[in-house]
Amino acid sequence: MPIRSQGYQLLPVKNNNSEHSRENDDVSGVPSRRLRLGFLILFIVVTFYALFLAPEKPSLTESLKNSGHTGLDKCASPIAPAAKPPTSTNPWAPLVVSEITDIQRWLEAPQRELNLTRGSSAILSDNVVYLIETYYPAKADALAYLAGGSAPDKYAHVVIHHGGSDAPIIKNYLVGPLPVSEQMSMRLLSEIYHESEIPFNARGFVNIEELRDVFKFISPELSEALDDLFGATARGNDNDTLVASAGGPFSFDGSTRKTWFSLRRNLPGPWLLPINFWQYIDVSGTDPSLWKASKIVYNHQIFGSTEEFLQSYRNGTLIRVPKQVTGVNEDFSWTTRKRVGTPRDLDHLPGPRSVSFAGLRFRVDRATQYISWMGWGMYLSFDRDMGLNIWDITLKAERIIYQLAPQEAIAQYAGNDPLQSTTAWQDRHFGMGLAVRDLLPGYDCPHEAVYLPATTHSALGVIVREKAICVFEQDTGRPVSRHTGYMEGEFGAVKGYMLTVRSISVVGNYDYGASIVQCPDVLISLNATIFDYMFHIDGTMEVRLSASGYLQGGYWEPLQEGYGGRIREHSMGNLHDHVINYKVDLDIAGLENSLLETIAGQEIVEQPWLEDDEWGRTVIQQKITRRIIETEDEALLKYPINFQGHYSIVNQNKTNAWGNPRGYAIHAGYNPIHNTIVGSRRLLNNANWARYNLAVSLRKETEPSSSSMWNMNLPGKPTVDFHKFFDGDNITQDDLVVWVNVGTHHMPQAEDSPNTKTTVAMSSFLLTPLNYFDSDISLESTNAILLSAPSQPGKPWGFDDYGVKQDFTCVPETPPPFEYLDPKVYDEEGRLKELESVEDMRKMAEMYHRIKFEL
Ligand SMILES: *[C@@H]1O[C@H](CO)[C@@H](O)[C@H](O)[C@H]1NC(C)=O
Ligand SMILES: *[C@@H]1O[C@H](CO)[C@@H](O)[C@H](O)[C@H]1NC(C)=O
Ligand SMILES: *[C@@H]1O[C@H](CO)[C@@H](O)[C@H](O)[C@H]1NC(C)=O
Ligand SMILES: *[C@@H]1O[C@H](CO)[C@@H](O)[C@H](O)[C@H]1NC(C)=O
Ligand SMILES: *[C@@H]1O[C@H](CO)[C@@H](O)[C@H](O)[C@H]1NC(C)=O
Ligand SMILES: *[C@@H]1O[C@H](CO)[C@@H](O)[C@H](O)[C@H]1NC(C)=O
Ligand SMILES: [Cu+2]
Repeated sequence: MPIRSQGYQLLPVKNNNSEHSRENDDVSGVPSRRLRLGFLILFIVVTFYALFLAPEKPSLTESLKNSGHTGLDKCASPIAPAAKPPTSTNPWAPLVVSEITDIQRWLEAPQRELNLTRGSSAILSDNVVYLIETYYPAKADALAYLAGGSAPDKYAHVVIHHGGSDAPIIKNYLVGPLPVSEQMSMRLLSEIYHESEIPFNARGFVNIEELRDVFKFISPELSEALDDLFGATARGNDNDTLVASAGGPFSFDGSTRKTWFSLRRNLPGPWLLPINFWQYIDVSGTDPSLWKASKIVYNHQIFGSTEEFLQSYRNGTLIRVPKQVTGVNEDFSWTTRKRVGTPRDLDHLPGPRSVSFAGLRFRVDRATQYISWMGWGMYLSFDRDMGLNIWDITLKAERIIYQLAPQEAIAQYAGNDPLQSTTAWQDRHFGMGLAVRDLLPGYDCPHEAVYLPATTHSALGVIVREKAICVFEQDTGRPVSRHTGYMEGEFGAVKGYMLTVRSISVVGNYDYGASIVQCPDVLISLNATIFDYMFHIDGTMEVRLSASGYLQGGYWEPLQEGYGGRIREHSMGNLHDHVINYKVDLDIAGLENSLLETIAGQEIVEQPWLEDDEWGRTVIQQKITRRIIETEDEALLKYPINFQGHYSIVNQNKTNAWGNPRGYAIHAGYNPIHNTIVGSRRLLNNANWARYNLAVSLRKETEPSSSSMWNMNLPGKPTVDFHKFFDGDNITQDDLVVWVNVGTHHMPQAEDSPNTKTTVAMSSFLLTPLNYFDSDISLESTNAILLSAPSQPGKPWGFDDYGVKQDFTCVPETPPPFEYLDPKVYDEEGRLKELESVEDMRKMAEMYHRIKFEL
């Protein structure tokens, strides 16, 4: 007799429509029918009362609810039960607003002699605190804490732009221990970087001041010409119809800072509406008066200067794009996300929604951001550069992963125009964590999802987003395992469930509509990147990345053939590769791990039992070759051809019951690609990880990340040079890190318009137990069924559902009405900022991602 699980309520009534309950009725018989009859009478009485006797007629739903017509109780609220984190604090937790503010004040104290200016009012030649965030503790210290020792000291990583130095430079500091006290000190943080100096020209943007001077390159005379040529203006007025977008990287080795500007129509989705005009500008150094525009490219003509272009425009030698193809009077509504076409059949009904009738089955501790579910446990953290990352991922009380964190996301473009052919973005530069957006409940995550906040700092203050992360469990809709059979115990299925932890970053932004845009905006990059971590009950996890958003569109004309796909009259999506790198610090049965290569090859073997008949004396068959890869130099890897095999992290010293080393395998998921282009100057040495599918290096405190926020702008002199991790270390039975890539070769097509879809712009890898256990652990699940053959043909099969009634039901809580709120923004004093206008909100929420210019 199975024991009933806690938290389940007996059903007062069966669902009349389900096959299952009919079967049960046959077994349980009369009482249930009597119950049904009782409710029928009750229903009639209540309906009679409602229709004829009630003083006021309540709505149908009201009367059903109040009458108890369904006989069902209300379901428990979808609130996650409390988790029990292994430690009382999260040693990787992001800093909170007060910690950041305290550090800011401490840095500003005269004794520090940093001569700081606050970001909101700083110009380039000031010293500015660019970033204050948690510096993750040393692994040994964190492990000691997890093992019951004392909590590691808390330190902050501080980035300062020393724009006021004689030789402007960026410096990293380690500040601590926290909280601020007499003991607090600061020192240069250099051991995690390969270059001692970070050139000022490689810096990230602080505020609008920084690019304010760029639009001086669009002189009144040039505006006139643009108006004439394109029927669009960039005069610095409210009603301007052009915005600018820039390409990157901005620098090769830090000696200069330059970018190609392209102009786009100031409409929703401006990224899809470029015009045929590009300008190369030099914004090196800290003195904007020295900045200059060099080239202009228009309609296949190249001009050495703006003056040259204007001369040619004036003297009539300019070969113009014919008026009819400049987009005047064109309908640009296609770039919006507004619904199109005829609604499909039954689409006026809301689609299915999943409900955990018996309450949520995952636990959450908000204070430590610790989550547990079905034997899994993990801590969450969040940083400016790459956002959500996960620590101490345990399964059945054993750590599998110490740290799982995205590292960098590159997008390298191609095109027959100056902007596309020179662009190679690295989104860490812009801050994928800073670019996280509140999730749209019910749309970005299912309605029962539990939301967790994230706090990020930038030079303009601190942003707290209440719904930065969502966690939810789902029925995968397919069994993890199943088998049909007639023998006792061989027929059954284990239901598939999955826990997802998700966050979405949008590097760049959507347009808010021309009405609030006063002057040209700079659109730097754009992208909704969905980071998913999906946990399964068999010990498998999938790391998935999906992308959506507007393409970095190009100006379509026939000479762009081969560089992408035409999506409209004058718009195209340019060909590009996305590659995203993850750090997976696996700890398999301890820290002593090795890299195992398993290849399934082919052998032709002669067997003595074979007769020399028409089959011959030999057979051709598969055979596995296993090899421990002993040094880092051999550990820059591509997936085996035809995926005939895999790489795994094993502990040679710890075996399962069958003598196999316990391990976890890394399997390719969707789109297991690496970067196509090798040798480009724009990714010369700053994203070498993108050349492989995966790589394995010895874990070192001095190699925490495969990239840095400055790498984008330093292909010739990268702050972090991934190849330097691979310096011949022996990687047998030691603490290892796997660097795994996902991505897509994005060949744009009409259906990328208006936005790329997550159905195909998606990539993943899987981590799955490899002889880690003695057998499949998902068989532990009680959300499973075991069938037994009936005694006589024609009778229903017997079954054991382990006491978990899958037909359990109750009245679900109504999902809260949709609501979307802006994040909370705190200034350098830690005061909540009062935002006065939508424009204010936009500015603060987007920080520098979409910079508006006040000329
Ligand atoms: C401090 O910075 C300001 C502006 O950034 C500068 O004008 C001033 O000279 C600096 N003071 C010192 C002592 O360096
Ligand atoms: C745009 O704004 C400017 C300045 O406010 C004004 O002079 C101009 O007439 C406006 N143009 C249009 C087309 O409304
Ligand atoms: C027109 O201006 C262009 C650019 O300065 C120059 O190269 C060209 O010679 C000029 N042509 C005439 C006819 O003046
Ligand atoms: C953003 O992602 C989409 C979808 O993959 C891609 O098409 C687009 O070009 C990306 N844009 C940028 C600027 O990286
Ligand atoms: C297991 O690891 C220990 C410590 O690294 C080592 O001394 C021992 O030889 C290993 N045993 C085997 C069977 O490899
Ligand atoms: C790496 O270390 C292991 C264990 O110490 C040793 O057996 C092996 O020979 C080493 N491999 C190389 C290539 O040095
Ligand atoms: Cu893309």
